[in-house]
Amino acid sequence: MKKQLSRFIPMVMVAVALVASAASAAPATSAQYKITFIRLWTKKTHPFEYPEPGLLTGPHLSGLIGATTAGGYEIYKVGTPPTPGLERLSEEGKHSPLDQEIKNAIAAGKAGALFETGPIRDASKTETVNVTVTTRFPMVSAVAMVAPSPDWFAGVADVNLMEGGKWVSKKTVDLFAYDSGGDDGNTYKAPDKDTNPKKPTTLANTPHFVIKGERPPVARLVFTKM
Ligand SMILES: [Ca+2]
Ligand SMILES: [Ca+2]
Repeated sequence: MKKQLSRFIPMVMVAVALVASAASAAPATSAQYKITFIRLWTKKTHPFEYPEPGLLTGPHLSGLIGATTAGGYEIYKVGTPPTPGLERLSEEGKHSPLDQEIKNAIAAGKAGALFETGPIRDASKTETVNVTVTTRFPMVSAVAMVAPSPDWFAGVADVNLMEGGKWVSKKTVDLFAYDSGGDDGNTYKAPDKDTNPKKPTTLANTPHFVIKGERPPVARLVFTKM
């Protein structure tokens, strides 16, 4: 009897310790956020060679496309050439085949979820999408084409919605312009000039985006916890 009891007590203590740590340390394993996609790129903020208005050819941001991540999968990476999906997104604004690259990352356990919005043609309008982040994939990466352009896009990588062990209630991040490295054109409406081999992605350094030494953001994302 005494022998059985001595074995029983440590097991109870382990169980109590596990319950206590789960109750005190663990946040909800998932959280839903509304993402509001805001266009900041206008003739006023970026006057250099700003494109003329036009029904489909006029200045706009393509639909946003993104993924929830854990810091191990990158839609784009400065210093690394673009994937075929990022190249097409940055040159044509198309979500395919980037959407399939993200789905492949999800299937490989490197990303959590895919999300997309429509384009922003009227800069006074916003686009929204809901996304679920998890303790395994608490970050968000997203891109949208700056259009028209040779291969320029707005991007942000690995926005962490968990801070200090808690889901943030609201977070705002600015997106800057990048050059994907897929085309050599250097004006908004430059004819197609495919880069081969592809160049590494960089921050966009032309006068379109560097204005008096400043780099005004081209878009903004607001994350609001539901
Ligand atoms: Ca380029
Ligand atoms: Ca290209």
